[in-house]
Amino acid sequence: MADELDVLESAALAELRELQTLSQLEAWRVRYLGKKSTLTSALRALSALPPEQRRTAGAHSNAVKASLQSEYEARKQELSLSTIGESIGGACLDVTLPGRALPIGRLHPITQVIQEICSVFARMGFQVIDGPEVEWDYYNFEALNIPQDHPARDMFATLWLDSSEDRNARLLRTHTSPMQIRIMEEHRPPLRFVVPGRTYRYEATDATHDWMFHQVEGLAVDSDITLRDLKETLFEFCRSIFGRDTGVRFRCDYFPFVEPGGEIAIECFQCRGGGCRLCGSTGWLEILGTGMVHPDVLARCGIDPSVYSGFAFGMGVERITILRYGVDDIRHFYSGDFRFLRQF
Ligand code: FA5
Repeated sequence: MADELDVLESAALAELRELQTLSQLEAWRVRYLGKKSTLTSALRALSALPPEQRRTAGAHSNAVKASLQSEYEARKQELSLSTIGESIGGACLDVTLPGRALPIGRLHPITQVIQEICSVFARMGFQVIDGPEVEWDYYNFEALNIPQDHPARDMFATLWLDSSEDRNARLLRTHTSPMQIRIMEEHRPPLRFVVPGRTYRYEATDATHDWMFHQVEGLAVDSDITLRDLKETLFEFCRSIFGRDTGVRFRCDYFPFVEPGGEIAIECFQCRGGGCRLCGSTGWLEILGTGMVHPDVLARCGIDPSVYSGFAFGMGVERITILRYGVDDIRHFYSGDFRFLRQF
């Protein structure tokens, strides 16, 4: 019997080495290790042997079975790996290669600059809040000293959601200034707020104008606020964002909801004052409108203008980003072009 088992073992192992597929291997396992295999029958027949022969024959049968079993496992491993290799196009699989890194997302440049602007004002004691993009005529115009038929409505080409004749019409806010009213209706002085958000205008686009852009509104109201506070706050802001060496121009401007009104422009990074397409040959790019809150606006919100005064400003975030990073056209920001966006 011992000889038979040795013959069986060497025949089985020789056959095993020739196998090429997992299904051939399975047939081999059934033949040599399955319930009806010669080896299993030999093990069953052990009980018929006299006890002295049974011990040696049993040990031998078990050793043959263990050897076939372990060779079977090893061959199965080899054939499984080569099957994976074939299924990935015959290329060899190098399991030691490092995994591919997933691309990491980042914030849009405008979001980054909004965060930077807000943190400059937060350091100066301003709170950050937001407000609705769909606004009532009252907040966008009326309460800001711009009644129906006021020529200043032409300064803000409006996207109306209802008929513009309707006094309760809704619109897409043309600026963040309506939030001045909402803040003063809800809070009592002292007030220091900045409000970032989207604004919309029915305008043709060019290198510095888009139909949707972001503004950050600012409002400070207290018992002794002067034009000097306004200028110092905004010059400090410009120094924080553009550095000390960039030219800043402050001059008068008109907005019905402030008195006096002003604007700030920054030296054009592209021509350094020489004149180019971006700055319309002026050498300057306007970034914000500002002024001392008009006494009528304060009074309309229930704040006594003989006791309190305040300043407000509204800055264009895309313009600031253009100047900060030397972008030559505002329309890049929303083109969805990753070659542009990956630079920030
Ligand atoms: C206003 O929107 C006033 N609400 C600002 C203000 C607030 C004045 C508080 C006084 C007190 P203006 O229309 O100038 O003002 O816009 C302010 C800034 O928004 C501009 O300086 C510019 O930086 C930006 N801006 C205006 N129109 C566009 C546009 N079409 N595309 C991109 N940025 C724009």
